[in-house]
Amino acid sequence: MEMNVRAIYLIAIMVLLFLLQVLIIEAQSPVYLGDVNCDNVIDEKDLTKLQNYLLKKEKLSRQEKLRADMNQDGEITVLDLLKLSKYIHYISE
Ligand SMILES: [Ca+2]
Ligand SMILES: [Ca+2]
Repeated sequence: MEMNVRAIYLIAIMVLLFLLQVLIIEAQSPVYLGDVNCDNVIDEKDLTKLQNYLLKKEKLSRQEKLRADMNQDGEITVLDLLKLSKYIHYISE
């Protein structure tokens, strides 16, 4: 009986540590603003994806939403689309 309780504690601690590790890794991974589709390039494809999201044609994951929020105000709006569009046209000139 005693052994079982210990084993459960041990497993619970291991699960907690694992979850903590996942959270830490996620917090540490840099967020590339503007790279909505996560392909490490900021281009028209990201713009299209963001546009589709705003038009409700496409859904974005949590990570994609973080990347799409260009002005970092916690919401994804047409302002973010404008900012991304300006950025893409600036770097392509
Ligand atoms: Ca991209
Ligand atoms: Ca925003």
